[in-house]
Amino acid sequence: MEVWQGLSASVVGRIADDWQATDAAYKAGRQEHYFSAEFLMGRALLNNLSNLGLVDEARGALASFGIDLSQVLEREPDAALGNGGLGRLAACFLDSCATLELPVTGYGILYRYGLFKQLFDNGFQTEHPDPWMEEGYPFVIRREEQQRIVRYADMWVRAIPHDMPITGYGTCNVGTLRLWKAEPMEQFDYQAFNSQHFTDAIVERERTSDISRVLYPNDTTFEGKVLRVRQQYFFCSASLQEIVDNYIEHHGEDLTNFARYNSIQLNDTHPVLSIPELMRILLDEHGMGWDEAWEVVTHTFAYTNHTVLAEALEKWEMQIFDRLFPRISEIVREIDRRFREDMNKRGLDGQTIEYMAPVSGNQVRMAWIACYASYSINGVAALHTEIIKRETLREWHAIWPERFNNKTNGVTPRRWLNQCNPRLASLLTEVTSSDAWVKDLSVLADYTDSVDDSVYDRLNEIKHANKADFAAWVAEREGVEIDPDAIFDVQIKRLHEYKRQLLNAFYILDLYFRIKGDPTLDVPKRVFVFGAKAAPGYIRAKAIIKFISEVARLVNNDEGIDDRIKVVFVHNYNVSPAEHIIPAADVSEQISMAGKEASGTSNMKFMMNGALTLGTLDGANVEIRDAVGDDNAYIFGATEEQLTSLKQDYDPRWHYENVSGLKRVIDALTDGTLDDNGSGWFHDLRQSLMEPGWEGPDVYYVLGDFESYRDVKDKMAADHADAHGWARKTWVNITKSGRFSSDRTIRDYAEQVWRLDPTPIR
Ligand code: GFP
Repeated sequence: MEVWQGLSASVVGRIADDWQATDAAYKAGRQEHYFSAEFLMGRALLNNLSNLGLVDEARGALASFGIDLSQVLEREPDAALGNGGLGRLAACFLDSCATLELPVTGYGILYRYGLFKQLFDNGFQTEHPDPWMEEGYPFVIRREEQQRIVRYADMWVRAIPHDMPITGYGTCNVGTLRLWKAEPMEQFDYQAFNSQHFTDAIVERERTSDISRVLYPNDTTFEGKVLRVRQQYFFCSASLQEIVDNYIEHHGEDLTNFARYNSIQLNDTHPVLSIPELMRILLDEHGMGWDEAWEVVTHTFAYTNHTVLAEALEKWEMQIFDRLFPRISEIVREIDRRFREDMNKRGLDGQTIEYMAPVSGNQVRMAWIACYASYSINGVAALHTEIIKRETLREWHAIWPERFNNKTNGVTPRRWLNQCNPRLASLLTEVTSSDAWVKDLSVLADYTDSVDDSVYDRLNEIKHANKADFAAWVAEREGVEIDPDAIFDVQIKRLHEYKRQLLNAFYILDLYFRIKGDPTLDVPKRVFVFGAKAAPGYIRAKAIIKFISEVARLVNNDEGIDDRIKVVFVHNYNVSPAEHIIPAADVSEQISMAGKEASGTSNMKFMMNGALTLGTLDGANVEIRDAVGDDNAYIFGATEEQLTSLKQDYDPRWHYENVSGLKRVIDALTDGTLDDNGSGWFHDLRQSLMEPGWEGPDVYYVLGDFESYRDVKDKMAADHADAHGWARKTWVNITKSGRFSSDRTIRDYAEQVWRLDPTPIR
């Protein structure tokens, strides 16, 4: 730990001057500010060493003391300030912005505890705190002198910025992620303490610390909701105060041209309070009139939607706003009043206006405020953008079609290929005779058809070596032995019913029953790997985790199947485990119900590392399939279009009774084959699939897609036997992954939305 800290501190020391120079250069011109409640950064040391070209130097220096760099790297805790894809996307974006030398700063919250640490207790998920920076974290620099005050009606708090340097690959520029920490106005109320009111003093301090204590506090209670809204306002207000002051410092007191120098990307609706807060600052602190201020605001914000699920349409009770910040309430009501007036003039009918209004009854609708005030609204993959135009945000698209645009997600090839898969990285450098691909992944496309068989052999060797490394890691971490010669089939992502981990588990159970039914069945050896956290209050997701664990227990302990199937549930799935898992994968499971996964980004990471996609035509899978061609991806299941027309007619029972093997699998939930330890969870799972509920049975079409999933997955496993043919497919995937680099995504944002130019410091 001390070595990790020492090395990290020296890296931060090395970049200090360039960091300052970058900050100064960015502040003088047009800037983009990326507001996000989540930044899933993962580990920092290797990323920084690699960006700065210092890996070999560091390795050598440590070796002279008999210390192994890779062991030191494993000491670093993950900065898990995010939940899943949305937060990891933000982290990849910062990496690309720094590499492309774009003046972009990230703003969020310095959560004291990252996303919970997941353990398993008899197959049940248990949650534990993750105090990731308690022992000191050199990549976060406290900037006491740049603190701000955030004012709520019931309390004022200090927002202390803590900055993370964001180095880029092959550039001296160092960007910034600014994370705010809430602290009491006075460190400690000695008066209260001395007058024996110990608890008053402590309670006040804790109430402030709550604001930056955890990501997404439980919001099932009213007080929980108040805390979430407080958090959102906290980082929005502090960031905006700073951005406005910086504008004044460089461009003078007249804020009319604010939007010429500043644009703010709202990563989902969590930062939407920035809209009324910027109005407040312009109106109350800088004396602007409403129309003038609204003009500035509506040229400043751009909004990204990340899901078509109901959770995208965040709503809060007006009461919460009234209690925390009456002035913001007033402004929101005025936005609502003017919106209704505006829509009336446009001739919209009353019902539509009520549906779209920023305030309805006692609810404030954050997504509607975002749509009304933003100059750009984007989805995160082509199909997703079409769906939000057609459905989720239809009414907005009808009025302002020009605001809508697509920005297909991407991932950084630095972390997700160059760093996590050094063997493949050196092969790519060798084949292309340069490491230019690290900064421009699209160059690989020139080599899709121009390599000889020796490259395919090398690819197979590399995959095998990565799988052997992963097997050793799994044996140590999870206590399960797996065979590197087996097919490694992986599904890693948040646990959610729409992502359909259950479908994958059903396949495994069915395969197990098939082998039991015919022990001589000729099937290739398989390892199924899962990694997933369930939100603590999402019982059905937790039930699916328990189910997978029970399938694993059944299968892994049955000697009768000769190790032909192994199931591994990697606990506490996070960024660093992903770096071990992805380079070792043969198969990338992207099996969401079509229309539900906005984009997906693990699909891109797998592709870059030579795993083949087994997926539905959903999210970015569609674009991956288009890039590699039908022969190099395994697509199954109902399309979004088919599902839309199917709706009422779907009867899961028909599939239960008619698809071979399916009844057996579903029945295993409740016939004693698998044990949910009296929780009743498996019974509920079965009900959710079979019995009409308020949303209908099997909302995510698990039974409906089962047969086509099984057919394609069986075929895929059979194809793997042709080592040369398989390697050819993986090569096509790797070389066609350029489009899925976050560099491409960020270039598109910079040109089309942010209107931003690179600003190299040297
Ligand atoms: C969400 C969406 C994904 C999308 C990411 C980033 O991620 O489809 O790729 O945002 O845009 F659901 P999760 O938090 O669900 O992983």
